[in-house]
Amino acid sequence: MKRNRKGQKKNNIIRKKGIAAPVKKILEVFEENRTFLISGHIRPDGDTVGSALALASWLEKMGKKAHIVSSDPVPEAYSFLPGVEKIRNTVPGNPAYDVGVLLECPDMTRVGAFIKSIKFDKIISIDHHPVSTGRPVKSDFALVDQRASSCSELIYMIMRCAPYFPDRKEALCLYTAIVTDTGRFQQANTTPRSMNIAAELLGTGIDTVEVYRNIYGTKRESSLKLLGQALCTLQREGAVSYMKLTRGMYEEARAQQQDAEEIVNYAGMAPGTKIYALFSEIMSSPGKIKVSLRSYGNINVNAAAAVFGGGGHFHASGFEMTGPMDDIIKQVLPELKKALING
Ligand SMILES: [Mn+2]
Repeated sequence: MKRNRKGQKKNNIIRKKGIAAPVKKILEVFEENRTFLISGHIRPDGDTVGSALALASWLEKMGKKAHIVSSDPVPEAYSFLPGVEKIRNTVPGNPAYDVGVLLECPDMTRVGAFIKSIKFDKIISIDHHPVSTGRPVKSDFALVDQRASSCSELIYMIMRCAPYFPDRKEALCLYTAIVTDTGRFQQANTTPRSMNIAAELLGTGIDTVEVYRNIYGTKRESSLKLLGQALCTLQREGAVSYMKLTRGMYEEARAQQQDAEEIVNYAGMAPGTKIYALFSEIMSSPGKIKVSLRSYGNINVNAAAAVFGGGGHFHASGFEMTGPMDDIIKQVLPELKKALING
């Protein structure tokens, strides 16, 4: 064990030799500072929430002060995670922290606006997204690895190099983050490393059924009824499958817009589907239709969305349009068929 200048024993948290330089540097910053503010991206997901909770709890075990801020509310599905009630949506006054830890925020547009009112001595960025080409987040220390399935995987790699192994509660947060970011270990970012880390986390005694029930196995009654309404509208046009949700269906199911999340994915289950879509009235904007587009393989629905002023990702994009739903469907289908030919 190292000794500091006064000759006292130094509680050195860096356990292993030969660890990657960015991990070592981050552990040194953790060790040498006392107050931390952790924040993930706006509209938080399972990875951002789980990673922040695990890191905050872990730092507190080391005797540090760690706060978590999320400017947007944490989705209800993650309310079972230990410590979630401590996540604040703002920090009052003009506080100062020794260290700001930004989780998976490659670009300033992903960081909550509250950050501007807070002073930091230094900023650490931990991320698994490609470096931003817009306004990249500036940090003093960074651990960025695009091969990581999730930010959680990187947090775990940092923790594993210190003597404080994540406890069962922290492991539950990290495991949930990996499960959600890999789509239950089914997406292309699932690697031997992410599986190995999940296995080590399971070794702490996590209840995997609890994770499943909270995130995937529970749906609000209004959401289930809305799904039923949508499924009855399924239509096929070659390799394009689509469904509709009208205002009347929302009212019948006593549903809100958020109950429609994930519904589009059911259209993708029809055999032979290459592009799938959901056309949904927007409850808060009468006359407006939200169009969600999804695709498999080489088919780019982002280009199709761009034709209508929308955008998103290669395999998942969308846009909003004013007009009767059936007119919009008539305009959109030819563009989807073009996308199939180009794919
Ligand atoms: Mn992530």
